[in-house]
Formats: sequence, structure tokens, C-alpha cells
Amino acid sequence: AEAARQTLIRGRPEFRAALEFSIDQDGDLVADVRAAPTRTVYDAGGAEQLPGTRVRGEDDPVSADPAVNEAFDGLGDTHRMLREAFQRDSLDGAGAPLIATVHYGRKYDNAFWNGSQMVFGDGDGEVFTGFTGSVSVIGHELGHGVIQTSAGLVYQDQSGALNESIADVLGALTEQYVRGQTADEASWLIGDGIFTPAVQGRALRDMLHPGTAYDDDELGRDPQPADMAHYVRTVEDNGGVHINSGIPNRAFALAATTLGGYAWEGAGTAWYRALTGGLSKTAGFTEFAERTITAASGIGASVESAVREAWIAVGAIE
Ligand code: ASN
Ligand code: ZN
Repeated sequence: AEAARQTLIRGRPEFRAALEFSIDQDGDLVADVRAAPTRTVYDAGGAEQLPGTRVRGEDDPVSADPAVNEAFDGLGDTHRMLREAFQRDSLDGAGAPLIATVHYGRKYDNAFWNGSQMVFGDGDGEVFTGFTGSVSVIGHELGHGVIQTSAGLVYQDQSGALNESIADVLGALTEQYVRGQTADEASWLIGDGIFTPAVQGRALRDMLHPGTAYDDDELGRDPQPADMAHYVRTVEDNGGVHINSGIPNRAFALAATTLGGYAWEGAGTAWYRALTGGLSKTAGFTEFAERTITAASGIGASVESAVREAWIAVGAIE
């Protein structure tokens, strides 16, 4: 009877996270405080000292600084996607506060997750504009926080490339979720809009067509392989974690576009369940492929088959 009562007042478990209100023990309607993010944005003012000066929290007005607002909104977008698509309460599943620092360093050409918060550079203005301008980049960096508090994938070789790839998946899903895009409508680009017009390129990475995101006189060509036959063996970049992530990225984009519809529902849910369902921290592509197929089989036969075929297409399984 208690379970039925909970279902009546809170909705079925899979939809519960979408509710903004619930009923407390006295029968009163209360705001579901856990549903809301707790965001704080800091400004490093061009220094490399973290976190910097606090400039915006949940109760503060919009800032005069667009980078502050873009970071704040991007944190909220990622929090909402995790909660509504996967019923995950923030990065750690337990309501962790979301912290970001903007204007980190001078002409700093990157954004990163430092193990406990987001950090955004402004870019040098020649190759990169500010890093807060892309929701997929914000979702990627926060994705590292989700991965760290779930499978904890080791940031080296194949497990590191999976770490990078799953961060891209979470970044792409955040962007698609807030835009309301289906897999067919999505760009599958990570970092769309952060290159200056001087760069010959569309984005940092292209999940559906790895290796084609840019081809620039100064930057060179996008080094990502699209399948295992072109896996890059290197000691740089922790064994090519930002390079070989192209392989699992393409598996995800292929599975999602084969299925159509919203990517977080079919392929995304299989990936999320594989990530949070006992994956080993040194997992390689094959272990992850098998776990996503198992998770997909619990969603439906068409999802299982699309996921299996995608991993076969990139050469991670036979
Ligand atoms: N943007 C990069 C990333 O999140 C920063 C780095 O860690 N190399 O992977
Ligand atoms: Zn990353």
C-alpha cells in the first residue's frame, strides 16, 4: 500500500524526477528542493588561482558579464538533462553543488574539470573565443564529474578514451536535450561555435564523422579515427584519449541515428546504465561495448540491435 501511495503522489519512479513538487508527511505540497541545482560561478579575473571571486549564485540577479551567465546557464542545462533524462541528482547522484570559474588565466585556450569544479578560459581570440559559448563543452566538462563519481574510468589508453568519449556523449546529450533535438536533427559536434572565424573548422570534434571537424593551416587536421583499424598508438595525450575517443563516439552517434528519436532515450540510456552499472575503471572498448549491449537489451530489441551493429561498424566487437 505504501508503494502504491508513493506512486500516486510522486508519479512512477522513472517520471518522478520530472516533478518539481512533492507531498510531505503532513500532506502539504512542498517544492522538491533536490530537483533544483545549487550553482556558484566565480571569476578568476585572468589569474590562475581557484576558485576566484564569487560572482553569481542561485539567488543572485543575472550578471553584466556574458561569460558568467553562459557558465551559470550551462551548469543548469547539464543538471536538468541528468535529472530529467537519467533521474540522476547532479554529478554524483546525491545533489552535489555545481561550481565554475570563468576568465581563468590570460588567453587560456581550454576548459577543464579539475576533479571538483569546472574551469573556463577565455581563449586567445585567434583560434578560440571563450569556452563558455558551447553547451556541449560545458556538458562535456561536467560529464567528467559524472564519470569520476560512477565508473571512475582511468584517464589513460582505452579507459581514458572511454572517459573522454562518455564526456562527449553527455555533452552532446545536454545540447540536444535543451534544444529539443532528435538524433537526426543533432549536429553531433562538440564545441560548435568556439573557434574564431579565422579557423578552417566547424568544432573541436565531430562524433558522427570523427576526423572531419577541422582541417586548418595552423591547427592541422582533426586526428580522430573513426574505427579500430585506425586506432592511434601514441604516448602523447595519455595514450591518445582525445584522439581514440572518436571510435566510441562514432559508435554512439551511429546507434542513436539508426534508432532515430531522442538520443537520451535509447542509446543514451544504454550508455548511462553501462557507465553506472558496475563498469570496471580500467574497461576497454570491448568491455564497454558488451555492457552497453546488455543494457540496451533491457530497453528493447531494436535498441540492442542498433547498439550491437554500431560497435561492429567501428570494429570494437565482431
Ligand atoms: N577540455 C579538455 C578535456 O576536458 C581538457 C583536458 O583535460 N585536457 O578533456
Ligand atoms: Zn575531457
